[in-house]
Amino acid sequence: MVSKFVFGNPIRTKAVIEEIAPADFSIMNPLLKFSEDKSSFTIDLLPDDSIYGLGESLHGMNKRGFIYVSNNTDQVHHDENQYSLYGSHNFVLLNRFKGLKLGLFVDYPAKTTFDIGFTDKDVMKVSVEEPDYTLYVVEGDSALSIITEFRKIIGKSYKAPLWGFGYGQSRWGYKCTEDILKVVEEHKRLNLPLDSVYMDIDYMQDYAVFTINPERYHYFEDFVKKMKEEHIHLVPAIDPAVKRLKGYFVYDEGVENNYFCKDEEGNDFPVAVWPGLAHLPDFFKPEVKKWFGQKYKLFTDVGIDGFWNDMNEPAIFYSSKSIKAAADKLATLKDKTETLNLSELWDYLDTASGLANNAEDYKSFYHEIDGKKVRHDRVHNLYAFNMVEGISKEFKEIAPDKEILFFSRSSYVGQHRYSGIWTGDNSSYYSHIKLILSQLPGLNMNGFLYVGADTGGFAFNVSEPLLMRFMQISMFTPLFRNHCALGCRDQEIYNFKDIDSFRNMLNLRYALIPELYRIYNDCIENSKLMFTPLALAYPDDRACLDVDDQLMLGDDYMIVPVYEANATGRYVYLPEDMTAYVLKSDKDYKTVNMEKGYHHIDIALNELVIFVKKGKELKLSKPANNTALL
Ligand code: MIG
Repeated sequence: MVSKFVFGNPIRTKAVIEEIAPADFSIMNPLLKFSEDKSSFTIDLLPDDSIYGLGESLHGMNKRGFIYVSNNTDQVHHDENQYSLYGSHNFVLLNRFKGLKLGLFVDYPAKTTFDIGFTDKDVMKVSVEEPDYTLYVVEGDSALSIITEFRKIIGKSYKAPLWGFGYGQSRWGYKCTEDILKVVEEHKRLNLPLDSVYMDIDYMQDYAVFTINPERYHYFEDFVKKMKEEHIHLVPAIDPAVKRLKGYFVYDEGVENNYFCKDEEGNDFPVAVWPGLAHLPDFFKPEVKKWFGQKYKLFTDVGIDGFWNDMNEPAIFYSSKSIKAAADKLATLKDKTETLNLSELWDYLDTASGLANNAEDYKSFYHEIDGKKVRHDRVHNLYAFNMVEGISKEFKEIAPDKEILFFSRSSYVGQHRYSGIWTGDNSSYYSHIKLILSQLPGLNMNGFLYVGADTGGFAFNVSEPLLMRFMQISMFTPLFRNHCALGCRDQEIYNFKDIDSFRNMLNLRYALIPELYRIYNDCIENSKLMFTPLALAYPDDRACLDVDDQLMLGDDYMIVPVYEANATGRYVYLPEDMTAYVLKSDKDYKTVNMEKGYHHIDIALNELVIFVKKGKELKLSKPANNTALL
């Protein structure tokens, strides 16, 4: 049962699409204790209570013990001391062992804090900035039925085309068509499956959105066509900020029609991102959504059918306003070269390093929402939502016959109806294999099914074994994309030694795709989790509460990735009798029947293990080098 409680005057989000009449506060579950102004509530936690959800957030699957702040942030450090990532996914589930289960969704577009047993280990406290929000309380018999009920009120998830499950190769730094061609040719030469190559920001002319560098990407249309003949989809990155340059069509149209976010005085607010000084489209205006979305026609007309939206938190390197204040402050340093004390030094350093994604900047520009001026920070977490919603709607007009692959970096609940997301700038760390594993169920709970992490890790240099282990988790996620940052070691598979093992893994992925796609569609249609924590799948098994590094996949499978360097195996917990498939490739594998309980299993670097429930079998198809040939 879902009860909707409205506090104050919430700004309307479109997270929930089902009409639900507001309930009277008197029927609020007594477990929730509210502050007087209703801007926060607490729940007392029992020792065995676990909390799941919060989608794209840090720490383990069970969220207890830390603070999480929903405040969409361009965060390159996915470390345990951070509170916010790129998305705001405010659904949490209280799982009381052999007791109450409760789903809570805080529908609020500004900063929302979930202190889950951090300040006080036995208390969860949820707070918003101003008491204008909608709280959905979902009650039911089981965790999984509560999640399904929540998913139903937020609407069906976006469905990616089959090729979106194929292997994608990306990197920040492909400068020209030759760089892309090389990826395709190397995959072909080594007989390695491939479906897509991503075009990061370097394809643009001076990072101006909706342009293509004519020298480095000459004869673009022919190039796209040539790639299509090889069944390779090119997927360009699109960033929201529009370069400030007179004579550049996107800029001129934006200025002329008042499409950009304004400062307090009503002037277009300048921010710096990749194109240098730029303006942010005001995606809260319907005409801006339409205008920006229609621009994608420049790509769809030449045959492009996949896009990723980056930097849409929106990321801001600095604003004209903030750089001026920082420059004034730093200028005073010249009078202090003899007298500077350490606290002043830290202050100067903070002034420089704090320029990017600065809270002050987010309070310095405005949107127009239904004719009213609204300060950005009050609706911050909806910026990407509006961008993506608008574009997705235009896809239906500009490319009515195409199934478009579409995912975003930043997000809010509800956006799952229009796009997938990828989890942003992770690092080439073993711990980030565990991180994506932990994020998957929470993302699914919040509606996001088309998801994946940068395979191999975005920041820093990857080693061959780490790339292999990373692939063995991405093997199961809908998005399977190898991506890394500018300046890092070449991360394409063909730069490493044991190509045969990489090929075997990719073949296995392609052999699994039909089954993964079936599970994915089932989860869309029936509002289910693709990845389920064992504690929720086996609610009466106390041992499952401690299993934070395995997941149920679909109804019949369990995955147990290896995420430790040099490990040649790992401990697993079987919540029932299962069969282990130990796979070197789709052809070379053995099965071992194992009993419920704890086991140590060997998983060599070139092996993948999938557990299958007793009486079921793993459905492997014949692999192919491309989804078009499956
Ligand atoms: O400021 O386009 O998360 O995937 O390679 C960095 C360059 C901008 C951040 C994205 C990353 C992408 C990078 N972008």
